[in-house]
Amino acid sequence: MKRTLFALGMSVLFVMTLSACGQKTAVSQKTEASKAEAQRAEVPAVQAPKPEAKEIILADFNSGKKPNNFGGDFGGWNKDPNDTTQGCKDSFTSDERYGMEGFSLQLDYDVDSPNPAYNGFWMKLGNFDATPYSKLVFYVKGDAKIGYPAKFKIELKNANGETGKYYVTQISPTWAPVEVPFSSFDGIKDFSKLTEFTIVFEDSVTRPKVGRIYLDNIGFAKD
Ligand SMILES: [Ca+2]
Repeated sequence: MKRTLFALGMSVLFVMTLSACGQKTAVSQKTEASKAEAQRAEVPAVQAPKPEAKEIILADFNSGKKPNNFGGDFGGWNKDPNDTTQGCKDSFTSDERYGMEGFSLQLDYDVDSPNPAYNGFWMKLGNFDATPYSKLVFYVKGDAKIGYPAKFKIELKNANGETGKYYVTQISPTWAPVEVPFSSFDGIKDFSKLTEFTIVFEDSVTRPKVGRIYLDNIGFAKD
């Protein structure tokens, strides 16, 4: 009888221990899952904008370094990197920033070349779903001393291979808001998976052929 009770007691203890281990493992797994979830939430926030937000800023450049506010890389690009007579250099400036703090993006372009020349700026958008919004927004300023173009081309590209184009003409020596409704982009219909935003300076339309502009607060908004 005693032996039976002892065996029973041990069995209960064994089961309780197993149960406790199970709970501990479950708690541990849950903690890991929460961590992973938190990490995921930090990176792809760009893919899951809050629909109720009226505006989302993808790049305010206020850290003075890459990437943008949502982990998207960006930089200057050149049609022909071997052609040293043309190019577009990106940098950060606090002297000409929009707002009270941080930096803006400075683009120094040069399309003055004996060869066909175009260059500009690119920024990855990470399949951004812009369907809760209705327009691309940013601020632009031209540099009066060095010169700035009367217009430049911007593009929005999506995962389907569409490229939407629009010419910005609101450039002046003071900061000006630019709002481009999605319906104004020529060549793109689907804004649910945006892959890239680009700026293009073309030798055919960009005057002067050497100049500087500043950009800030690139994002999306809805009316
Ligand atoms: Ca800024």
